[in-house]
Amino acid sequence: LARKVNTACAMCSYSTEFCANGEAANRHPHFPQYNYQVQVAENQPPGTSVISILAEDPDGGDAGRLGYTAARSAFEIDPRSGLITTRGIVDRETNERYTLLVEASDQGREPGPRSATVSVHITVLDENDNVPQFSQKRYVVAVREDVRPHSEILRVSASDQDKDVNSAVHYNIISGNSRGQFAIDSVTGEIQVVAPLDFETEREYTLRLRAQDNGRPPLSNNTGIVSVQVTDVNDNPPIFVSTPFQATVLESAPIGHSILHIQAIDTDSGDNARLEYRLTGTGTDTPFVINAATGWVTVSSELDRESVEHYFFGVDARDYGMPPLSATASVTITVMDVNDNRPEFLQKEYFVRLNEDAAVGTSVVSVTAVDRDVNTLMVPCREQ
Ligand SMILES: [Ca+2]
Ligand SMILES: [Ca+2]
Ligand SMILES: [Ca+2]
Ligand SMILES: [Ca+2]
Repeated sequence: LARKVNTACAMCSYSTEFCANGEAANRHPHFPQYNYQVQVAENQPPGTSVISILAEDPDGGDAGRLGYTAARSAFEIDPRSGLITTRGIVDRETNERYTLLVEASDQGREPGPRSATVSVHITVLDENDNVPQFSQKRYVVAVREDVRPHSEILRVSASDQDKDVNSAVHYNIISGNSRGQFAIDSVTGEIQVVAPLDFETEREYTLRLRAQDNGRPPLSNNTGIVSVQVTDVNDNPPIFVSTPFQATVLESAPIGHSILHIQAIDTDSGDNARLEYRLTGTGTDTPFVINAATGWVTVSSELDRESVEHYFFGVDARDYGMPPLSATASVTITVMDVNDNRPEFLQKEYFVRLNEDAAVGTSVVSVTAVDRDVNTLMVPCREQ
């Protein structure tokens, strides 16, 4: 067994040990720095040099011949030169900091090999190797057509796994905004409507977005999709196609007979365009009704031209929007004559006085008959 004796070395900081046999004992190697800080760029080819670290050993021969080792990691150290190199491709986004514990060992035998360790802190520097990624493959947003300009409708975001400027993203609309109705804040990703929308003109917009980082060179992603679905607002009143409405009907028309089709159009959609028709300015004696849904005007009670020949009233078309919009028009219906009246003599009986010597051809009496129908030609006739 070796008996150790410690004495201070006058020339150096090492303590010198002596073995029992009086030979100088193998002394420890020692690294000149307490630790090492070093940086390496990511994505370098395997074998890229990182740093060379050398320990010092006060001994000569095998007792001063150093070999270097480190635990297996993304880096390796040359056992002879102490050069640390990359083992594979280093990816900052996987791991940005490594600490390598490097051991330097001599090959002394008295009493055995001595070693020293040092920490090597390796920081991986970022390279712009990641493209910004949108948080969603497709953004869908519904917007009322009456949205106020400069209203925010959506905020998109894209993240970038790199660091600092390599991950700072800005946004652009690259297509689908030909009429300039949308704008995107390049920094925040906020999308605004900047010009009025109109559901009746365009119901959907597909905007394609680009997210680009500030790396050199920059990387960009052009796959952002925003689907803007415009929703209808009741902003169009019904419009009557042909006004005023005029129609004729035979006074003999049966109840239920269709006379006139009242129609209005409404360029909105759904309930905003669904119409209800109503007659206005009519009384209980008006012999017509309208089908609220279809707009067909039909006879609802017996007609008699000889009582009323012309009807004037109004019609109203109203949509089911909230609030509803409406339009009005006038309707004229003329009742056409049918020969439904007999001619009537003005007097039931005529008494005539005639001289017995009246000459042939003398006027005896003038009889008059009337017919309440129109354009009735009355032909005198004698009973056989
Ligand atoms: Ca990037
Ligand atoms: Ca990177
Ligand atoms: Ca509308
Ligand atoms: Ca409407």
